[in-house]
Amino acid sequence: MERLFEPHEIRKSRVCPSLWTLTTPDAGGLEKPEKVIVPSVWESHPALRRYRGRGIYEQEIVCGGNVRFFFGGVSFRARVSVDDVPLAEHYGAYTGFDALALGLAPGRHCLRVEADNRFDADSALHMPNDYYAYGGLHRPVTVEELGNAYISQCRITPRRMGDGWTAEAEIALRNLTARPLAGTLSLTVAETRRQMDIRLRGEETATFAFSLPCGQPQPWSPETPALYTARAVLSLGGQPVDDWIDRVGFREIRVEGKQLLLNGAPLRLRGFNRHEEYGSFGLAVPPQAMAQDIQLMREMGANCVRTCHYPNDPRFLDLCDEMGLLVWEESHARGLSEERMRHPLFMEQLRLSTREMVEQHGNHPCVFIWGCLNECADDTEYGAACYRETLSLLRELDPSRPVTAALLERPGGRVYADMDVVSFNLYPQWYREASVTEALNRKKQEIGENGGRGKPLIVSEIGAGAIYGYHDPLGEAKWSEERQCAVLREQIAAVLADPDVCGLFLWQFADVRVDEEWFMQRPRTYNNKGVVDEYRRPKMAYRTVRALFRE
Ligand code: ADA
Repeated sequence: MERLFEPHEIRKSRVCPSLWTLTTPDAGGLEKPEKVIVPSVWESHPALRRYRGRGIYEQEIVCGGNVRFFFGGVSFRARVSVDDVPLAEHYGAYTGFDALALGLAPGRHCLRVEADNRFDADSALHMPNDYYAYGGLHRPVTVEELGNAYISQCRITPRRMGDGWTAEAEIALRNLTARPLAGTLSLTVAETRRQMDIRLRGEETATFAFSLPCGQPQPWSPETPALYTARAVLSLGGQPVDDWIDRVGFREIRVEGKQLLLNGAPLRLRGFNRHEEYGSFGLAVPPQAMAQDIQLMREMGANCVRTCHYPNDPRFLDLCDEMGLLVWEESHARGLSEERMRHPLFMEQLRLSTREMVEQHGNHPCVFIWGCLNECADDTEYGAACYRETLSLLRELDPSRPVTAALLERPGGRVYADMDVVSFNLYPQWYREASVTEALNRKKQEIGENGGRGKPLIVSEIGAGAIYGYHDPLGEAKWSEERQCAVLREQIAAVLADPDVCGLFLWQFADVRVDEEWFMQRPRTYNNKGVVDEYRRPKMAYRTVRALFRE
């Protein structure tokens, strides 16, 4: 997996060359194959801005032996083959997956990936929505040459023990051969190292647990985002054959009454919802733009970001770890009705997105809460059961972080009691004229009467739209920058003044493209509620938010 540091010193891992050949066999595609850069979305190509279909990416790779390809993100369905031998299929744009080719002859091989962004009957999560379902290989592809066994997973959880910290780790090893293997596995975190003997049966994947006392490292926090290196090494027959490097931030998140505590101190969260998208690069946000986004959000006084409505590029999370921005990350699902949740593949696809998110991103100290199911049917028995199952899955996969879901403003919610933190989206003064304080009080009362009393509350969305550069000096016209400022001023002031609310995520950081089916409510086919536009040009609201967040 491509990270912003070296994830391996022993494993032979490299990013695939960036020039691939793209063929688009469906209507509206390219006339003939063309060379394109990966990562990218095909909508960046002027001839493919509205192409919905298959994109076939081909690349010649020189490799041999046991080869593992890792795809950071393919939108939104993928089929992988090497030399015409099918290796893997995957659904879901926003999490990575791998494809193993065992025993390849050393030399040139043709790696072929078919990406498909058609809304077919088998797609429960990807559908025309208030953000664009792009096509293509939008995150890096890596190629790794493995030996007989490798480290397939390494989860590290910091725990506070008395005055000090312990790193608890679960490391999965996979034997790629049919015979038993024996060796050692070591783990070093900060300055502490432990080693154990291991045995693997033929073709087995087994998990080994470590508990490392780490003394008193500097804890991770937004103000001091201290990171320590963790390194697992697998040796067979006395020889190191594989390794896994990650970073650990020592911090503890806890819910106590109506507060969320980070290392024992109450959090006052103020930040943004951010879609993973940048202007004409779409979902393939260049790392320099990721870093700039974090700088802009911090400059406005934000200490947190929500990755609405899906898991993000691990490089964005690496930057948040480094720069001390707290992250609410959620698995993929936005605005699905009960009918849609009854799609036969819905729970399977949601479970996959949830599992892959936690497995791939669970080590990031910046992630302080897991979310799921933004604005789905939490008011019906069936919908509530889906929420409960997903919240339990999150807890089972990671008992160390609280769980939540951003719910609709409308009454009738049935899952307040099932969440550690109750979160809701509100749009008074934009979709409705209601006063912000009244809307807040109404929702709080309803939550309190239906199982959520005494829990921490987060306003997970609130905001208003403006088209960049459109001005109404009287501040009255909807879509003017002045009106957006006036609404945001009232919304932010009311939420920050409410002692029951411990967090606020503005909707939204930047304007984003939406699927064409949404054009009636979305001028330019963009969701225009950003405080910066899709190229990060600040609207007037930038100054308004900065003044209120920094107060
Ligand atoms: C919802 C939803 C967002 C966006 C927003 C809006 O709350 O969660 O994805 O659609 O409304 O702009 O109306």
